[in-house]
Amino acid sequence: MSVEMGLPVALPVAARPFEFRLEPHRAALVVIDMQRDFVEPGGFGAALGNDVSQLAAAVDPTRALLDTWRALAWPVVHTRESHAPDLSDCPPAKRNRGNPRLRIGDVGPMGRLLVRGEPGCEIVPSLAPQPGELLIDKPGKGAFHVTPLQAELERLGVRQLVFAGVTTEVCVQTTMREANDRGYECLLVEEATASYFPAFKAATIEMIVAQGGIVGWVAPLSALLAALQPALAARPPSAA
Ligand code: TIU
Repeated sequence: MSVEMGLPVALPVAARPFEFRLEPHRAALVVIDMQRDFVEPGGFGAALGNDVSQLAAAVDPTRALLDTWRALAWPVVHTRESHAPDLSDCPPAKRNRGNPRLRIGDVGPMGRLLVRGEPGCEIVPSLAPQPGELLIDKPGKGAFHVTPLQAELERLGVRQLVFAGVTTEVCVQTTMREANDRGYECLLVEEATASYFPAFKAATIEMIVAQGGIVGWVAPLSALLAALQPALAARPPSAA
């Protein structure tokens, strides 16, 4: 139930494969792994051989979502793919995979790759978490695997997740699938996510919405922001 006067119980978002009914206060924004290690040169993403410039386009749309969620005072979750300095939470099968230039825990220009406390592990400055927002460090691709995320969402009364972040087909899709199986309704915002491989982003979006929304919904940023206008207008004068 919303607390704002006159605000409907659900706000209709023009999404695919059909309308998403967003519930005020019960929909968290989840920003996946917008870390320097993925977005900037010299990090983990680059060490895997990727063109990291492909991810830049997702930053400003994600910031627009953060600005809106913060204005509404609705729940915000940030995740980081990260490991303890002793790598005790990094399975050898993950660290030893393939033939990267540098491996998780090796020292690069932004410090040790994907290690908590190192500069490269931080979220990019324009999207940095603010006090009161959840920050979930996760050793896997999915944000529910061995993390307190589900317990925190239950504590907050959240039942819908609006997704932004990188990369679309790896950590975003894995987390959406985990969330879908746990009973959350999931909406991916198209411009606020990116992949090193544009074709994989496009394919992921089609996979999500296929078969009547087998994983969830996808909407353009403009559709979501338009749907949220009544909620912004219904804020008490002190919050506007
Ligand atoms: N490599 C790649 O596309 N992604 C990752 O390794 N992690 C995330 O997606 N965060």
